[in-house]
Amino acid sequence: LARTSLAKDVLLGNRSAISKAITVLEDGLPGSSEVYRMLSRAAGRAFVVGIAGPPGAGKSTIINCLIKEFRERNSKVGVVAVDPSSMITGGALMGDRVRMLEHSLDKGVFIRSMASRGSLGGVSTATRRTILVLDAAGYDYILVETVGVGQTELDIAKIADMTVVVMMPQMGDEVQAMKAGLIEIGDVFVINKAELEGADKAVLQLTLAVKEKDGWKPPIIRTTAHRCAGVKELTEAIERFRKHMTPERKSQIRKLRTREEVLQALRKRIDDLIHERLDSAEVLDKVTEQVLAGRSDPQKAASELMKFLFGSVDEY
Ligand SMILES: Nc1nc2c(ncn2[C@@H]2O[C@H](COP(=O)(O)OP(=O)(O)OP(=O)(O)O)[C@@H](O)[C@H]2O)c(=O)[nH]1
Ligand SMILES: [Mg+2]
Repeated sequence: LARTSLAKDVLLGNRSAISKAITVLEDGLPGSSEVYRMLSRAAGRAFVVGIAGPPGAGKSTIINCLIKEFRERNSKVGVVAVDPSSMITGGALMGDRVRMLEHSLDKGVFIRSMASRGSLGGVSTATRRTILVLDAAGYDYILVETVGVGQTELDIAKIADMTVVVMMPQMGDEVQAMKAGLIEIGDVFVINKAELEGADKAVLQLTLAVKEKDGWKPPIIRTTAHRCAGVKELTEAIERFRKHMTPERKSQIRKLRTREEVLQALRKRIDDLIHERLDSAEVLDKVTEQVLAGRSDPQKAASELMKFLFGSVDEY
């Protein structure tokens, strides 16, 4: 009963209920299935925008400006900031919080940050659930900032309705290497710090690299985010993309997102099962010894363990 009223309070937009519901879903607390179901029925109206790009490109600064733009248009904005687990950027993160704090007294804005540290699929699952709660609570736009390079960042494209890729002039070689992945996922590109030298060249290079997909040619927008210059154009591009997206595409994305969530839940179960049943089992020691002794190999050992866990299975 308590959970039913918690979900109802979320639907009414109650802020403490929103925080509580996120925690209930994140930690899988009792009643979380009930909350999930109630919120799912109400969700599906929000537009989820992933904001990706290399560290320090200006993602948080841009989000700060986007919040202002969307609020001026009377849209409610939810922000999910995925914190890096590294301490190095700790200082920058504090800065983000202080800047975003400007908006935290505004009832039309809800900001939630979460640690990127965690187990198998931790970030994506937690992010999806937070989005679900904010969606059900009536936030029109949900902005998801991802930090860092690599899979976590590219995963945002599976979660969001669209992805804005933020870059800056004069990026180093390591960034060049990851750019290929970023180019794939971008629906809108931003060259931030456009006042710096090299901005024209960066825009030109991007123009050559960016391809039209599904009838949409990703625009490239220059911003100088610490003054919010160019962010109005970015907001308009986001709104254009939202209109461009057909209901079919939208429900297709929702289906993919849900499917991914189901798979994630399965992975977690299997992982738990492995720990529960193998950590104290002699069979793990036995097959390990066999591999060490050169009588088996890891693949074969894994097959043995599959048999132990799931009964008879086909050879792998
Ligand atoms: N020169 C210049 N600096 C900017 C601009 N936009 C942001 N900055 C600065 O760049 C630094 C990084 O900005 P953030 O918004 O924290 O960047 P971020 O992409 O969120 O960084 P991480 O979250 O660490 O990945 C800050 O010191 C900003 O003030 C810009 O347009 N020009
Ligand atoms: Mg940031």
